[in-house]
Parts: sequence; C-alpha cells; structure tokens
Amino acid sequence: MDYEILKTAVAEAVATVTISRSKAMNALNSRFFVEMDALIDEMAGRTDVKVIILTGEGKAFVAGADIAEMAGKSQEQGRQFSRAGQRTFRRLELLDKPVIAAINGFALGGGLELAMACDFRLASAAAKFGQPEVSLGVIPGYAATQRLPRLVGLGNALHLLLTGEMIGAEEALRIGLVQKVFPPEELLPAAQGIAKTIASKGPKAVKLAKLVARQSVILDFESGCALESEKFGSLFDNEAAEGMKAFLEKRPANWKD
Ligand code: CO8
Repeated sequence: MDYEILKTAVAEAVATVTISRSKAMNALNSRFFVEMDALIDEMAGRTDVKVIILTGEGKAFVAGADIAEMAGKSQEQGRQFSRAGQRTFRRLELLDKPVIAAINGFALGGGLELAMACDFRLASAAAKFGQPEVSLGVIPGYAATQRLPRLVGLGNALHLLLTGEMIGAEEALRIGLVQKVFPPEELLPAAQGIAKTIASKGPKAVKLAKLVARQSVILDFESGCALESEKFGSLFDNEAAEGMKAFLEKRPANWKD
C-alpha cells in the first residue's frame, strides 16, 4: 500500500518506522490504523527485516488518539473503535518479530498504549508519558487499563490513570514503564544498535523467546513452563546445533533464516 503516515527505512535487517503526522503530534486517526494493519502484514512477510523500531516524527512519539476524530462519537461507535484499535495493537504485540518503541517525545493516551504493545520501550530523556483520558471524560480504549498494571503494578498504573498526570523519562524508568533512557540525539542510534544485536542472534530462538515470554501473562505458571520446555526442545537438532558448535569452535554462528 502507499503509506502516508508510516515511513519505513530498512538497514541491516532493522526496519525503522517513523509515525509521520507531526502537525497533529502524530495523533492516531483512522488512516493510521489502516496503515498499521498493512505494516504488520508487510513486516511479517519481509525476509529482509528481523527487528522493527517504532518512533515518532517531531516533538511527539504519539500524543494519543485523534481527539478531533473521536469527538462526537456515539456509544456504539466508541465501543467499535476501541475494539478495532485493541485488535490492531494485539496483532502488533503478537508479531513474530521483536518490536521496539523508541519514544522520542510525548507518549500520551493511545500513544502510550501503542508503546506498551511493543516488546520494550527506550526513551529520550525529553519524553513525557501519561494517560490523560480522564481529563477528556473518557478512559483508555486501547488496553492501557490492562497493559499498564501488568507493566508497572496496580498502584503506579492507577496513579497515572486516575490523575492523568504526565511523568518524565526518569520517573518512567523508575517505575519500569521504559527500560532505558538516552540523551535525545542518541535515542535512535542506540535503538538501532540494540535492534542489530537482536538481529544477530539465533532467529528461531528470538522468535520463540518472545512467543513464550508473551504467554506468561496468559498461562498459569506450570503451563508456561511446559510450553517453554517444548519450545526449548524444538530448537535442538536445529538452530541450537549451530549456536553451540560455533561457541565451541570460537567463531560467530552462521544462522539459517
Ligand atoms: N488529537 C488531535 N490533535 C492533537 C492531539 C490529539 N491527541 N494532540 C495534539 N494535537 C494537535 C493540536 O490540536 C494542535 O493542532 P493545531 O496546530 O491545529 O492547533 C497540534 O497538534 C499541536 O499541539 P499543541 O499546540 O497542543 O502543542 P503543545 O506543544 O502546546 O502541547 C501536548 C503538546 C501536551 C501533547 C498537547 O497537544 C496535548 O495535550 N494533546 C492531547 C493529549 C491527549 O489528551 N491525549 C489523549 C487522547 S485520548 C486517547 O488517546 C484515548 C485512546 C483510546 C481511544 C479509543 C477509541 C476511540
């Protein structure tokens, strides 16, 4: 498809996707969701891409759902838009390639929800985070009520959800909402460096590590461990043979995709 909002640049197996609607602080409109669904399909099929980075153009990562588009919706439309957006973010979360959020600026409302659907979050020291929905008389609709407590604990989540307060990158790091903070100009190079590190690892192992860890919030502990053992075993006589041989021979592994 012809993308208007999502601009992709691919280098060394890493796709850097920039959300480019900076005149509206990259707010998520209907067109964004059409493009994001297409992007997920495209990324799943591209053999030249192993890791995806999502970032934003200008001052914002994403300043939320598009308020101008949301205003005036009926109850039924509100429900439908929420479910459709949740489905898209879930598809992103379940993509069998790692997705890293490189949060360059405001990550508010639906923007923070998008970042939380990524596998981990890296932030600029200038980034700001919040769930300001209650200020608009709504609650989150793209699963922040479910993902935020899982990521930062119920108390930290409710503090953000009930006050609508914006927090800075250091506070986001402290509560575990982001994993690393960088000076603004170093964010993207650092994200690309981390992405390349992941791209250099056993591709099947990377996929399975994500798949099994993602099940930890769904499955009970014993079922999760059983799934881990099954997937662990599946890598033997397969990718693990090359990875361990390479270690013993003191050479880089020669992975097959
Ligand atoms: N939607 C639409 N337009 C936006 C949004 C947005 N979320 N955020 C900013 N813009 C627009 C502004 O209206 C402005 O447009 P214009 O130039 O035409 O006046 C332009 O972007 C620049 O914004 P500001 O002038 O406000 O820039 P500042 O630097 O002064 O402020 C802020 C930046 C702090 C990010 C400020 O723009 C802001 O507070 N934005 C709104 C943040 C917000 O409340 N986000 C949450 C939205 S609710 C949500 O995300 C719920 C998701 C679930 C949806 C469920 C399905 C329907």
